[in-house]
Formats: sequence, structure tokens, C-alpha cells
Amino acid sequence: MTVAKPRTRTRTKTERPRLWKVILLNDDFTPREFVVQVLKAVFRMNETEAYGVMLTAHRKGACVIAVFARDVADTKAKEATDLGKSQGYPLYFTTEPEE
Ligand code: TYC
Repeated sequence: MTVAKPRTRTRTKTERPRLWKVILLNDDFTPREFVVQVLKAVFRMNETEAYGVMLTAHRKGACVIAVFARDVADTKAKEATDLGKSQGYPLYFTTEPEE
């Protein structure tokens, strides 16, 4: 008697963890130059990159800054938001998962 060997194999899928976007939100009070300083300090941007991101958020209401692992995104968003808060500004960074 011939016994057919099963031809299906089970593969363990390890999906990569999703990356999280850090998003800068515009407000009417934080000085432009302060936003640029925070972007340079927390996200290691140069003047040109930081100015461009600040201007996009200013004009469009929000701007995606970068993507990180979730804990890094959350930590950086909080650190940057806290820098604004320490100077009395409502500057706000939020995070959301990439699709
Ligand atoms: N809109 C602010 C102003 O006119 C500057 C600003 C830009 C604030 C971007 C926040 O995410 C921001 N002073």
C-alpha cells in the first residue's frame, strides 16, 4: 500500500513589529525658532530639515517627522512635547502606527 506523504509544511511566520510615526502638530503660540531647536535636539535634524518640517506643520497643520520602533517613537514624542511644556508652549508631538 502506498501512503501519500503530506505535502504541506507549517511555517512559523515572524512578522516585523510595525513602525510608529512621530507627528508634529501645529499651534498658534510656539515660536517657529523654538520648534526648529526642538527638532534639531530630539530628532537630530540639521537646520534645513528642521525648518522644512516646521514649515510644513505650520502650513498644513501637521507633519510626519520620522518612523521608529514604538517605544522609541513614544519616548521621543514625549521628550519633545515636554521641552515645549517646560517653556510654557503648547507644542505637541503625537505618534501613530504605520499602515
Ligand atoms: N504656528 C507657529 C507660529 O506661527 C509655529 C509653529 C510651527 C508651531 C509648527 C508649531 O508644529 C508647529 N508661531
